[in-house]
Amino acid sequence: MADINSFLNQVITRNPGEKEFHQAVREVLESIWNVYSKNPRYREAKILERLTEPERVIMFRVPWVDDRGEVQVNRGYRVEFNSALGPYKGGLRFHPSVTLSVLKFLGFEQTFKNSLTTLPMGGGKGGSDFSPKGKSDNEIMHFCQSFMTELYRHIGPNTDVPAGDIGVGGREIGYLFGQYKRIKNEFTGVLTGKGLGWGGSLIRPEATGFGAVYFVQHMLNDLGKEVAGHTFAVSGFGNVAWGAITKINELGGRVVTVSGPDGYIFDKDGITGEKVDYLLELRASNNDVVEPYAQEFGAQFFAGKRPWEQAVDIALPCACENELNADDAKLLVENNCFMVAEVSNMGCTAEAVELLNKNLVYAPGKAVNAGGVAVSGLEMSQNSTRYGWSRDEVDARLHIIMGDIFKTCKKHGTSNGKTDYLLGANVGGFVKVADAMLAQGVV
Ligand code: 2IT
Repeated sequence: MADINSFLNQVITRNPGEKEFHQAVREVLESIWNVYSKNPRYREAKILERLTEPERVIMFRVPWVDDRGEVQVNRGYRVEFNSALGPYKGGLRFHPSVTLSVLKFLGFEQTFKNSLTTLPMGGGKGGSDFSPKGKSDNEIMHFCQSFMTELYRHIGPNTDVPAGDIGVGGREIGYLFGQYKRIKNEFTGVLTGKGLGWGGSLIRPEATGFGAVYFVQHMLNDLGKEVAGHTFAVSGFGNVAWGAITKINELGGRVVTVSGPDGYIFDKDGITGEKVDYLLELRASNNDVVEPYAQEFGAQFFAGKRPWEQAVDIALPCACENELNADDAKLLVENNCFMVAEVSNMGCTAEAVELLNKNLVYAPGKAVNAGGVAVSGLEMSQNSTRYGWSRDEVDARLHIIMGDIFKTCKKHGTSNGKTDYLLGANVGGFVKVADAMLAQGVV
């Protein structure tokens, strides 16, 4: 049988230039190789060869007309990665950094993340290189309508159920849903993250951040600690950061940073109360900068810098992939940070992960941030039964799911009394998908 390096080289040769995809595959393979190579059934069925090949990749032109009457052309994608556990499920990202490589890495990660949630969802991801920054509401609506005019033929409530991601929030889901319904003449749960009044679920906007903090809470309790009394560095200032900060405050922790592409804010008094609400205003302004926070509340702003240089107990990357590199990881370790939980997908570079996993408690995005897609799964359940659960009911289920993910990580990642959450998440996520693929034959 091929060793891990020759297998990885095959993946690189088959997918030239897709460095984010290579990075995600390498990370998972390094964790699961031991389990994989010991199981002849996985090898004979070429589980890894199939798992690293998306079931289907759809790429399409998205033409639209801007407010000045000029024709614009973007590229749209949907990567239907793996349907062993259920309909393809995963977000849509609208950001200029979107490439096929980025969406393949996200779809691959999503497959294992969705497996960890315990809910019946396969993995997928999509989006466009469209930049919502500075666009009018009218332009965003026209873009979403054009995007869905192609995407609608590939998705469905039992086939593929997209949701939001970076650049796609409640407003965009609304426009996408409206166009789907118009074309198909069907009101179905084909998207999640819908508005509360038209099929959405309570807690979905908060779910990624809340779930991440519940996971952190489990890791802290395991060390005999609590959220209360600890200082947190958070990056980003979108929906995910907002949810995490809200829950940390509720549990008595203190968040001292948020960040944007322009730099980061250090607010020693903690980001609380109206300051948390202000983050939503900043995001809705479509400007993608955090500096105005500093003027508004008299906090410090560090232009062009990242929050990882601050001395904190716990760091939560909540922005985008590879936002925390080896130098950042060294600084965190030197400053006695004892826990890094990735809330963004693949938030740390491979070198950073290696350093962090050696020196402190580190947990990967596919475990920590799974609460978002988990509540999407609960939105699907509610849509299927044409019923809606209370806030407490959804929150209780989210608690159970994050607790189960924690247990899976412990089960597959613990040896000699120490838990490697990276190993536990990757093995736990993989085994369920691999066994389902075995059961379903060569498809
Ligand atoms: O990365 C993610 O898990 C998401 N963007 C959420 C996906 C979803 O289907 O809710």
